[in-house]
Amino acid sequence: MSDSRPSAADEPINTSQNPGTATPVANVDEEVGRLTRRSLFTGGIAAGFGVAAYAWLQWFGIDKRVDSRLGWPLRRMLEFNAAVSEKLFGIQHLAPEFPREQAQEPRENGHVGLVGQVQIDAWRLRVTSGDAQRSFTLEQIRQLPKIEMVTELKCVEGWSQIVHWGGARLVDFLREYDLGLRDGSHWMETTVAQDLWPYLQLITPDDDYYVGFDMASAIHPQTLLCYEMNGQPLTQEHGAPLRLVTTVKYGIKSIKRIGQLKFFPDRPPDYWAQRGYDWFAGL
Ligand SMILES: Nc1nc2c(c(=O)[nH]1)N[C@H]1C(S)=C(S)[C@@H](COP(=O)(O)O)O[C@H]1N2
Ligand SMILES: [Mo]
Repeated sequence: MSDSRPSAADEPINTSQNPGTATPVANVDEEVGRLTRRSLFTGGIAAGFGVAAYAWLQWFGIDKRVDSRLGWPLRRMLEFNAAVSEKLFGIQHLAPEFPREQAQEPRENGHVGLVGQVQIDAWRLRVTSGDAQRSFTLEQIRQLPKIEMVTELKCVEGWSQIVHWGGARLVDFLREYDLGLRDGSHWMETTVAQDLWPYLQLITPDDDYYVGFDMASAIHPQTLLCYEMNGQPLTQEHGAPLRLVTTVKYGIKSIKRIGQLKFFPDRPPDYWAQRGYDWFAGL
């Protein structure tokens, strides 16, 4: 199994179920160079402020009162989280964010796995890791730090829309509940990507739509488990109660109405990859 993207020529296109042709991707080298220089600079400043702020909070003893919904150990872990995907997988490209005024109501696109209505109260996110099964309520996901981002959702059909999303980082969910580790170790002790399952799959409750992810993309800081869209709870058509949104892949991977998450040793089956699209579908 390799992560290298097959060339466009290798990709059979099934026109009967065609979500469209790919849009051209911006000049990535230039972008990465710019981001790297900028993040080195801002990273240095942020580190300085971080140390100062931490010392200040310790001195005044008010650190434990910030964000009272979360316990102290959890918050400490999450501070450490910001750099985790970079630490484990190297520098990862960040997609641009936009002013909130530019956010639009996205069209409803793709209804596979969305038949009927979800009973939000009865909904659970079921997680399978090896033999272990756990399930989580929406409230457990809402308790994680809320991230808002105004980013572009890009469909392989060639359109894109700027949307204001609200939810939790997938990496925060995995780290808070020690999910995705191959040997039952803890995220706090994890320093190498090899400790993690290399792939995961997200599936609708009826098993009809499913997307495969490599772990590096899953723990990217702009990969969110979203429960809000443009400041409102997600509607059923846009994936209530919980959908994925990621800036590192085309819209086909931003699965609506997640019911299950499973970890895999190899690339898991993916709905659109089985219909001729690139499995990775990276941007
Ligand atoms: N369950 C489910 N999720 C899905 C799809 C789908 O058919 N079923 N389509 C995908 C595609 S192709 C796109 S572009 C986005 C669109 O999200 P939106 O309907 O919120 O605009 O959802 C993605 N997630
Ligand atoms: Mo799409």
